[in-house]
Amino acid sequence: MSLGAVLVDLKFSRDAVKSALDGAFAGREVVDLGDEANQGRDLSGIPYAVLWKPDPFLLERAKDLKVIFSGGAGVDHILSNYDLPDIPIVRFVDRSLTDRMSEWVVLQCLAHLRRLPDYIRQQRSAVWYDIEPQPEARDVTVGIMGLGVLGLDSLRKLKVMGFNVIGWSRGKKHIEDVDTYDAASLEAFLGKTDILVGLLPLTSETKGLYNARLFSRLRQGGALGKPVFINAGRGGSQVEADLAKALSSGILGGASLDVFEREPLGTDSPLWAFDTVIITPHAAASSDVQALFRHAENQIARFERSESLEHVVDRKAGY
Ligand code: NDP
Ligand code: OXD
Repeated sequence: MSLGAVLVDLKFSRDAVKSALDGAFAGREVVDLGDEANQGRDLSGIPYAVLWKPDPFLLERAKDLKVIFSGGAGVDHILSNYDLPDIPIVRFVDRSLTDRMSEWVVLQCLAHLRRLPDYIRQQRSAVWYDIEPQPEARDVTVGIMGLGVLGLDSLRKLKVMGFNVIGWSRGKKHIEDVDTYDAASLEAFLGKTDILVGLLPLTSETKGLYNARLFSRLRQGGALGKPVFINAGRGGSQVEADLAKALSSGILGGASLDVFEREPLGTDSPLWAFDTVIITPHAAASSDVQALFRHAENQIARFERSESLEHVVDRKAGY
């Protein structure tokens, strides 16, 4: 009996996909839609698909799918764009992706704590000036919105650096030595937060959540003087016009942004011009394509042994 084929449509670097496919999915036919030769192909009969921002009509053509694997941790790229069949969608959960995200989050929190944007500006003008005061991590409360795989790992690593960390999630979490808040306690959470870290999925509930009202509820006058906004979840959760206003008016003291309402961020965005804003191009935690294929192989093996799939998206919650 031949093993079920795998459809691959990943809008990642072509070289990364091609090299990761070498030796992946042993014994199975792989239909890589990045390969010109597969463009008009009949996709019926294929049970598995590994997708990142797939072509709009793909799911109409691949009618026999049994499981979809997201090429990343987020699934809004699939859920928001397609009339999806009622089959499991599996998120990508992976050590390397998680480590990369925590590295990015810790880096950004430390950059704002240690005034890196100010020192880089001084360096450009050959200014030697020791900025005071110099709060320590323990003087600063980082509030993480989203206590999932990525939020929890970032929380743990920020605590190792000495930050006081609190967390907010849809359902209440119990984490030793950490104050946690559920959806209903947002105001209380914001009022204690000096650095806000967004690690939420994009859903109908989180769309536009980081707006003027939310920024105005963050703690003013903490150890950093003004609150800082850091977002690596999804850009659709932030209202960029409100963010630019909050930065100009001094409601926010700075920001680090990896995700944007529209990507790539337009050259006309006012966000580029702020000295206190650090921008990265949705690069906080890119998927390692080899690890992605290993994860899909493991989950396919579980599925074919009639074991339950891991990291399945709750379609109703949207993540
Ligand atoms: P998880 O699904 O593991 O965690 C999501 C968290 O968000 C959970 O704690 C969940 O609450 C919380 N949440 C969801 N909706 C709400 C809501 N309405 N109100 C309050 N809390 C909510 O996701 P991950 O941690 O793996 O990933 C998070 C997001 O990070 C991804 O969806 C993706 O958008 C983004 N991402 C960005 C990357 C980048 O490079 N910039 C790379 C990878 C991911 P509860 O625990 O109660 O369910
Ligand atoms: C993801 C991403 O969701 O890279 O994995 O944004």
